[in-house]
Amino acid sequence: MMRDSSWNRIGRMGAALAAVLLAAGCGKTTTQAGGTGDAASRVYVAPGQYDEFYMFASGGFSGQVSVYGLPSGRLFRVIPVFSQDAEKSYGYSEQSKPMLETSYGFIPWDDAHHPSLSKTDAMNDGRWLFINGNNTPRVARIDLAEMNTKEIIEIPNSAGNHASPFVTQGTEYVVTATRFSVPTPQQDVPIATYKENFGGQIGFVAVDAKTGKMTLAFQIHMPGFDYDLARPGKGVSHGWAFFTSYNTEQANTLLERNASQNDKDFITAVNWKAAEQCVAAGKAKTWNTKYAHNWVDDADIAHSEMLTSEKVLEPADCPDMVYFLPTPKSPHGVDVDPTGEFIAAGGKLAAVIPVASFTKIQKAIADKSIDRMVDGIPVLKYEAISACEVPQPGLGPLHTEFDEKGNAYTSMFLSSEIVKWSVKDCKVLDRIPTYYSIGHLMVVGGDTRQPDGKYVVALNKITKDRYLPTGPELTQSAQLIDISGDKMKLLLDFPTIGEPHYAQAILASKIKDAQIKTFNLAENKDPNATKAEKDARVVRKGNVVHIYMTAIRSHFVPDNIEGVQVGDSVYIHVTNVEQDWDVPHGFAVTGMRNSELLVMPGQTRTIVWVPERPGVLPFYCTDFCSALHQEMQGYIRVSPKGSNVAVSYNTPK
Ligand code: RUQ
Ligand code: CUA
Repeated sequence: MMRDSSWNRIGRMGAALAAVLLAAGCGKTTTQAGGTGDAASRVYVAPGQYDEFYMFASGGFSGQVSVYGLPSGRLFRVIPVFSQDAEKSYGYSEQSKPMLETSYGFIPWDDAHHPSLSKTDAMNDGRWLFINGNNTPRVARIDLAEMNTKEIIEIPNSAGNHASPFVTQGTEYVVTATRFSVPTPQQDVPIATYKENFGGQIGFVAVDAKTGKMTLAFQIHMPGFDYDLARPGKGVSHGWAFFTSYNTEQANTLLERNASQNDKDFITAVNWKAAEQCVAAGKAKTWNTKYAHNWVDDADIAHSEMLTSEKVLEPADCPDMVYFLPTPKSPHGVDVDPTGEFIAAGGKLAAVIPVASFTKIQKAIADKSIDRMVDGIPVLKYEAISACEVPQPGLGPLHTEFDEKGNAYTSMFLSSEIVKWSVKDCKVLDRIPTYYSIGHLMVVGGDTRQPDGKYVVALNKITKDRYLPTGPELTQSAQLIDISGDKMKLLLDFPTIGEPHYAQAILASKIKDAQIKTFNLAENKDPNATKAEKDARVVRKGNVVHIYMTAIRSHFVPDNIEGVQVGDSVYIHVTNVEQDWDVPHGFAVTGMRNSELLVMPGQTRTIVWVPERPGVLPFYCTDFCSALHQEMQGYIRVSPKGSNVAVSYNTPK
């Protein structure tokens, strides 16, 4: 692949950048051309200026979500979701540990791929962000006013929850599907019995319209293919959802060859309104299976419960529910245009981008334009459902997003580019190289009824020569591209953390004024809260010691504690009694084999420490909170087991 060097290319673009960003309404922008010509990566929205959009990117193998501003590309926050985060005590504090419980037990890590913003009438409404746990199948819900994870539900009968969690147009459901087919139900069978024993799963998790609370409404037991990505319909196709299905060969070894045999695989089209009716008519079977449901209550404390049954539909019992749409070849992404009429698939090995028409799908069903049946599911005729094919788009099409003007943008992994094409006639309009090997891409609001447009962000898998090298592992790279004109223009490169698969962005004005600034101390319902310094105390119960502690600029109460013994379980309950925005306090004590605590204003967090040697150990605030932050310290005396040193502590006179 011969291209001009990325450095030169960006250098040439530098001069045009400030103007472009200004025209895009970003306020004052600054460019500082560096000697290397790396001007682009220094364009930012000036201090005091807000970005126009929030972008939420998945962390991929970090298991978290990161929050960026657009167009600046600045990283604002990492939201812990599926992985323990010692910096924020997520998964370490007593209040948050239940969030990581599963039917397999406590799991400290997952791989998170697809953020999906909640929607009202097919527009982003700024309430929640959903994201999938891919490895141990789960869906999480993040509250966007607090930017914290509030709920996680495990998805049973799934293995690689990849086609997930895409939100329907009114957030009725988040859809899920298994990437790997597995024995359904799980059992000990020879792998060679794949075709007899292995099945797929497509699931619908219902979302309560008021609270966001998730329940597994039903699953559909599918043939043993790989279900890779999904999009619910909207507008005309509301009530349907589409899932790419590769490995229709049902290979169980060397898939790179064995799952690349069929010229066409499928998009699985599910009429979920029909499925709802089948469930209501009692056609679902009850499967007994264990899956965890974890949530944060209104005292800010996480709980975990184990659920034991679910409803499962067989396609044969619900004949109008599932159809297969042939699609070339080994499809990855499937995406629905703003009207809901057009469905584009990214066939990794396909020479075209196939676009199906929802109207034609309905007609094909009515006319019985059926090519054949697979496992009792009708395969519609390709010619009957095809709207058009984008000819010679490039190599390795993966994902497509849409703007508000009838254009589509498809990422091309192999030829490292974004191709812009017109939805109405499948004509290629423009292309722009990406550096390098783009996976997903995101148009702002690109999966809504009316995209915001303006930018597409390329989420690139490989970085190579874009940044200063950092040993064998390089940061992943995102690129901000202006799509406001006829020609796409590269504006900015910025590094990302983890490996973002997908991202979604929302107008900042939709959520920024709703951000929670402090937790109300008077309303703190944590049973271990200490709301006033005079109530701070240390209580021993057998070999458990509870330290009820307050933190405020710039001291802890108590700050001298004696009577703790080696081998005690010491519960340190720290309440931050501040009521000012942006004043967290931290807590750490020497040798504590746990994380730090980071406590927001008005909040209580608890950490457990088992002291292992006698001595006097200092503790301190880990978050630089005031001029006297370095004075925010104390001591805990640890005596040998069985010592007669009494519990004592100091509170202010
Ligand atoms: S994937 S590069 Cu996890 Cu969404 Cu497509
Ligand atoms: Cu409190 Cu530093």
